[in-house]
Amino acid sequence: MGENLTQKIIKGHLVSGSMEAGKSISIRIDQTLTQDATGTMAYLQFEAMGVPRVKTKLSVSYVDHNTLQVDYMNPDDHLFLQSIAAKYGIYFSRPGNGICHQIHLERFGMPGTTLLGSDSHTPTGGGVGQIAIGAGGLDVAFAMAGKPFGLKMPEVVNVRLTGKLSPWVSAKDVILELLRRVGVKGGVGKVFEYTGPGIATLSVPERATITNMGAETGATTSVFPSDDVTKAWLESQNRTNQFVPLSADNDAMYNDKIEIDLSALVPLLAVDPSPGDVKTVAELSGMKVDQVCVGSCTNSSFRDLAMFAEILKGKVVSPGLSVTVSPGSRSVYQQIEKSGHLSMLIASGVRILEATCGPCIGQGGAPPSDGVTVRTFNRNFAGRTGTKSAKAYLVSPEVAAACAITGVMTDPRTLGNAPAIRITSPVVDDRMIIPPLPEDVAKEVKVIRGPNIAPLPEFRPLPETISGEVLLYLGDNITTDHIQPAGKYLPLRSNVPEYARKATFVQVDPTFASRAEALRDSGGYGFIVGGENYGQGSSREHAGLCPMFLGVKSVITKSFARIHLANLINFGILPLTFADPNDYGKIKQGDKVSMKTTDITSELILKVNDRTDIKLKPAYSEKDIPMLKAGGALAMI
Ligand code: MIC
Ligand code: SF4
Repeated sequence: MGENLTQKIIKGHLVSGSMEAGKSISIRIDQTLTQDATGTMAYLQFEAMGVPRVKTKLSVSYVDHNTLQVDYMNPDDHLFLQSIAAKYGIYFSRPGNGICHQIHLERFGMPGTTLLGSDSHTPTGGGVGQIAIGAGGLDVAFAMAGKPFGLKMPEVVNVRLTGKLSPWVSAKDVILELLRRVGVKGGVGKVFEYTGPGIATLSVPERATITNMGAETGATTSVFPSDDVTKAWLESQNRTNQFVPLSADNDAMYNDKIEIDLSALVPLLAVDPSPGDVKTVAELSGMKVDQVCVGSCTNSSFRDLAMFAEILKGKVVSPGLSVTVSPGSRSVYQQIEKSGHLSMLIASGVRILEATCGPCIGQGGAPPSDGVTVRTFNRNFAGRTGTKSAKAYLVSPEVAAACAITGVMTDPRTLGNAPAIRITSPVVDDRMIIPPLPEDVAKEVKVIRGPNIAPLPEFRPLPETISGEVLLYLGDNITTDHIQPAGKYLPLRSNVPEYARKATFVQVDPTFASRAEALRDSGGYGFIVGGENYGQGSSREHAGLCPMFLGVKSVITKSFARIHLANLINFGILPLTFADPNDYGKIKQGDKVSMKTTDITSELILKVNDRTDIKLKPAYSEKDIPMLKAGGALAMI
């Protein structure tokens, strides 16, 4: 029986385990990427490992999230990252060069290789046939130290594309359609592997839009084959020699199959607050819009910005609206400048921002109170825009443009003929990427640590009994933006105590951090109870680190999202699930609880208020136990 592409790439990188879906495996990592908001912590952890130089084929440190610089904090981080990169043999993409995923796709992503990134949208690399996986910073630090990456062998789902997208419909609608079908946890434990005649009609940046936002299904990653389209992309990036043709065998087996007829798709949107709540744009047509934002790692390629500019050409944005564009990279920025699209955007009254994540992670561009913001981004989680009462809708650049013109939710098909976009040659110029220094020079580099760089917090081993209190009782689909919001707190990423005290669960319950600290200081441990898909969303390990700092020792849920589960284990927080999901209803906030943890290999019993016993199952594997006992991965080494 033939192999699918995922199996081929994993097989070529397999270090341990057997490639049976659901079984633990570990794979060799060729490339890593970090971004600044997760990178500072990842490099502090890498330093603690005492390895003199990264052992990967390529590691890149990007600065794209924390770029506003309203005080010393972000620039301190940038200097720290630049000096760490110089010391340890890492490429450094300077602030202003663009969003990590877009640049990595342009300059480094290689078919058939593995990429591990401390950002959940690392699967963008699947657009060039990479197995690209998002992980917590500590896992990326281990990969830089030459350690294999452990994961569960995913099921491989074949997404077969047929037909061709109609005018006004684009790659964003493909991934929104997948989200409509499978929802925000439909991809957990899976890889979406794209095949079929429809793929030849999609360029690499379009494929990358699809693999990028595949993260919203909870998937391990998504991947396209490496074909003539990939070759043309690599050629345009002066990287022809990195092309290898790669695809599934004709008789490849898959665990499941999904068919999407591109010709049948219509403009779609995701309704606040979930990327999985997908409707047609026509259904919400006429809803007043207050803001339109174009950009993010999902939709900031030349094609996307040129399309947006062409639709707006000669018009001025509706008076009720504020419209922003953030290009994905400096290269895209230069490309829209050369093609004339930048001046079209300026003439239309668009507010042009830096080539960074920007409004996608609440770094500027917050919508007004109770406002409606229409965004080409990938996430619309509660509070992520920076304005709690605002509602965010996720759309394609075509829909964003239609809304920018009319000031209301508009199906772009009502605008007449769609413009044709001529894709110009990209600007290839790596001068904003500092390459690694030779080893003898590198070892003399002094790491610059401004006051924003706090030392790593202390890791406490697992006691024999954990007694304490249920600090929070939560529902389904709690995101990492609920647990550890970014936005205005983002500059605190390098300072765990401050970030924990100011931001952990602040939007859910502003008393959480002080209650948790008081319990910790009185010798108790914090417990959190959640529903399904707890921790969906980002890779930010602070969603494990900060609760750990505040004394949380166990999170009990119906199910976990993949990256967050790994982060909890990495920081010594016991992740458990209910043996009987009905027991979820038997606990409440404030309950006094305790649990014996001398043997955590199988079922555990949670005593609630000294009365009720609840059976819990480990959400970790056997191999994680020594780490959990030690108080986390770093404590163990
Ligand atoms: C996100 O989109 O949520 C982020 C911000 O890029 C995160 C990483 C982070 O929190 O720093 C992600 O996707 O992993
Ligand atoms: Fe940046 Fe937004 Fe992409 Fe996260 S999703 S990497 S914040 S652009």
